[in-house]
Amino acid sequence: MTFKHKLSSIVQKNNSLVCVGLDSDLGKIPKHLKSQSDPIFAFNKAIIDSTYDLVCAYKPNSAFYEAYGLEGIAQLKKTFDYINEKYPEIPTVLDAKRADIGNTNEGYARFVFDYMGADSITLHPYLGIETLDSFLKRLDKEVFILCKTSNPGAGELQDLEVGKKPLYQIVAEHVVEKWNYNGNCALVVGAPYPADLNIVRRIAKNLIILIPGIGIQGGKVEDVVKAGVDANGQNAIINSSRGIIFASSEADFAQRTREEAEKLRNEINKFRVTI
Ligand code: OMP
Repeated sequence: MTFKHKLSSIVQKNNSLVCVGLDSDLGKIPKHLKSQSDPIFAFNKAIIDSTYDLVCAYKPNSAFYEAYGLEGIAQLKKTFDYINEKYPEIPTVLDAKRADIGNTNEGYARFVFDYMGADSITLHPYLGIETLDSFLKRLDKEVFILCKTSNPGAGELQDLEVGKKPLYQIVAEHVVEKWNYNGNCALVVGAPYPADLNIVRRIAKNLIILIPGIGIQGGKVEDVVKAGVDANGQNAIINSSRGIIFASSEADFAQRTREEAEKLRNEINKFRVTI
């Protein structure tokens, strides 16, 4: 099953556009888990078991696992294996923000898709389409291209005018017109920039847009939903990481995470007109 099929089924089933970001920083997970042999995995498993019926995707960010070397990578792998075995209907994004020359990308694609078993990956667009075939040829996988990022300095390069248009709009146009030849490209636009998100949505039509940066980074749910969903109220994946997974650092963390995920799902749905 393709990422797209998984996503549209789970969005209907769970009535949700919420992506839980598994940015499971070992320094922030509840103390009582730290004595376990795989504390990050134990944390993720509890978060997944408490939110599987409220989400449309899970997105671990590789950085929080790579930071712990072999042990971190092993726990990331256990996390993907757990989702793929117990909740195979929920699509996953490995947020790895990769991209290199074509030959090197083959290695990244094998790690992310074959070893980890992720359904999709985040990529930088800077090297151009000529390098991206290793990812795009994987027809069942989705490729998320960074378009306008959520950080305060995103505009330094992304808003630069190139031929009277900001660079991020040109990235969106390239993805829609040239890069999506296999129908498996999607975009990333940061929640703190709803006006830009709105412009990208118009360019992207019904492509999937991953929208990180609500809450702590300043994005507002109402603005993001109104600007980011497609004409059918779909194809937006709204990510929250710290705001959901670190709702509590006590024994009740899984229940508190569930409450936050449910709150976010309901808030998003308040502003989402579905057809
Ligand atoms: P929170 O701010 O804790 O919700 O985390 C946001 C997550 O989304 C982190 O894993 C970021 O690396 C990721 N992200 C952004 O915050 N901004 C972007 O522009 C792109 C991403 C991403 O690709 O997911």
